Amino acid sequence: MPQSPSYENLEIVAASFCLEGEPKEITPYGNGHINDTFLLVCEDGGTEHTYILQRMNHAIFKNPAALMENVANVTAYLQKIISEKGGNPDRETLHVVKTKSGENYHEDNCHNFWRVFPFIEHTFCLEKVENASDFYDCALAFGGFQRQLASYPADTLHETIPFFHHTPSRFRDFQQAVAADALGRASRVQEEIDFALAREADTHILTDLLAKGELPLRVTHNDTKLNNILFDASTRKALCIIDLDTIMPGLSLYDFGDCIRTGASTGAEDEPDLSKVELDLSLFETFTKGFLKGCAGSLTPLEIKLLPMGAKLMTFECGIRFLADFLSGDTYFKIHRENQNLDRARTQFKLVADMEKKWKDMEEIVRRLS
Ligand code: ADP
Ligand code: GN1
Ligand code: MG
Repeated sequence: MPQSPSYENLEIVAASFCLEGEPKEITPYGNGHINDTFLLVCEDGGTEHTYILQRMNHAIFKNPAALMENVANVTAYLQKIISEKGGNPDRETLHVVKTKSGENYHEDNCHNFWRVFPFIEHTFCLEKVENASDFYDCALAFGGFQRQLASYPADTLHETIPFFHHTPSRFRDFQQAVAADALGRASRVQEEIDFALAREADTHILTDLLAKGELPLRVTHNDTKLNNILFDASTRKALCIIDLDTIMPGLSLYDFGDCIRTGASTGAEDEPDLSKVELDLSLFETFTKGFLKGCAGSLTPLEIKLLPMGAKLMTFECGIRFLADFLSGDTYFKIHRENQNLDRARTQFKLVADMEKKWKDMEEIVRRLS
């Protein structure tokens, strides 16, 4: 993990971007697990301008230049589509603020990579679903996002993390972490390891269908967790999809599943009390309805049939990633307390087990809505 920057350096970093006004305040912001995010307030003759300043995690995103090329191109494309549809491109998608030398990012002396977006004011993001209509909106937005990008030239996108949602490859990484047992933690979590190992056969289901050409490759977001969407504070409508680092060709089921994993769970992702964690079937139904509407008829019958599998596999995949990271010494996902990645893995496995129990209901809901 790159070292944390000092406040002094942050001002120097901020000064390399084309900002309105002078940097006045820079404070840590948000709850992302990957990048270091700061709220940057600038002042220009009494008027404040706010920005998001982010240090990209280049231990994870090995090629920040390629990543930012994706983000700049996709956001420019979305701005055009949103304007054509009469929307507000300043609020409904991100904008990359260029550096003074005209680049999409700034590399500092310590080989850190920085970017800036205007802060989208008067918005909030949810860590947990507060009511069904927010979640319905979220589903409409993620489904709509996929539709907006349906004609985006997929071959121009760089693969920012290879095999990101390739579940069999995630499973192999997990097995390697168990075998290496770098911190001697494996014996404490044998039950969780066994839970994961027992489900190896599931990991291939979607990738096999993709390889056979039975599922279409689309341009997908690939990180559709609930807090990667901004809601408008006045209308409470889903406004802007953020965290565009992993936009790559993928399956619609990834975007569906990842949001179910976070939004249709009754507990927080790191809830230590597993009795609070289950799949809320009614939220599953709400999201399915919204996602199908958002995709506006673009999903194939097989994609629709496999929506429950998308939910289960994305949850399982995240669980094995958290558990592998716990076993490897918490080097990937940020933690704020001991055992946080283990708690995260446990909630995901609890959800998977609950989905298995509720499988027929999930399938029936999808059948009814399709
Ligand atoms: P990470 O990859 O670490 O999850 P994100 O890009 O999702 O980083 O940003 C972290 C948080 O910062 C988001 O959950 C959101 O609260 C906030 N955020 C990011 N970009 C913006 C923006 N342009 N306007 C307002 N809030 C933002
Ligand atoms: C990370 O960046 P963030 O916090 O939105 C991760 C996702 C995981 C998620 C689990 C690039 O998402 O894949 O599903 O944590 N992003 C990356 O909460 O690995
Ligand atoms: Mg995020």
